[in-house]
Amino acid sequence: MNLILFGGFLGSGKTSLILSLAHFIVESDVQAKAKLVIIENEVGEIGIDDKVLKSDGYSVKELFAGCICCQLTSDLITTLNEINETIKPEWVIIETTGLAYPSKILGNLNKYGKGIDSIRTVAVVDSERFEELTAITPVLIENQISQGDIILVNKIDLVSEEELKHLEEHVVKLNEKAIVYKVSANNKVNDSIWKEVMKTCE
Ligand SMILES: Nc1nc2c(ncn2[C@@H]2O[C@H](COP(=O)(O)OP(=O)(O)O)[C@@H](O)[C@H]2O)c(=O)[nH]1
Ligand SMILES: [Mg+2]
Repeated sequence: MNLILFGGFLGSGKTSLILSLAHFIVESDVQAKAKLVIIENEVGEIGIDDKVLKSDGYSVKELFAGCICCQLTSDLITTLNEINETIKPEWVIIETTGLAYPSKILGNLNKYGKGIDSIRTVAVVDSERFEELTAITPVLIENQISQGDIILVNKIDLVSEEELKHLEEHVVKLNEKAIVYKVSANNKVNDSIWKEVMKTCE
C-alpha cells in the first residue's frame, strides 16, 4: 500500500484536492479501480459520498470520533491493517483533521503500520488565510508545512500575484526540501502534479 497523507487547516481545500487526485488515480489506470481507499478523519464543507464514490471504484472509511494524531491513533492503525488484509489497495489517501500534527501520525505509521510500502505527505496551504492562521497557531501550521514532501498552495484564484509571491517565500523558508505547487482546486489541477505526488518515495 502506498499512503498519501493530506494535512492542512480546515477549509484549506484538502477534500477538494483529494477528489481531484482520486479521479486522476482511477482514470489513469484501469487496474486501479477498487484499489483506492480514502480515509476521512474530518467532517468538512465538502464530503466524500461513499455511495457515489463506490460506483467509481473507490472506497471510503470514516474515522470521525477524534483526531488520528491523538485519540484515534490506534483506530487509524487498526483500520489500515484491516484494509491491508482485506482490500489490499495500491493507494490509500488519508485526510487528516486541520488540527493534526503530521509528524505524530508519521511516527505511529512507521512504528505500527503493516503492509505500507511508502508514505508521501501533502501539505495543503490556504493562500487566502495563511498569514492569519500562522499568526494564530504558528507551531501547528509550521509542523504541517515542514512535514510536507509536496506543498500545494491552494486557492490561488483568491489572492494577488504579490501576496502569492510573499506567501511562497514564507513557505519555502519553513520547508526548503519540499516541492511547492500553486493550485486552485476550483480549476483543473495539472496531471503532472498528481503524477509527482504519486511517485513512490525512497
Ligand atoms: N475559491 C476557491 N475555493 C476553494 C478552493 N479549494 C477549495 N475551495 C472551497 O473551500 C471550501 C473548503 O474546501 P474543502 O475541500 O472542504 O476543504 P477541507 O476542509 O480542507 O477539506 C469549499 O467551499 C471549497 O469549495 C480553491 O482553490 N479556490
Ligand atoms: Mg475535508
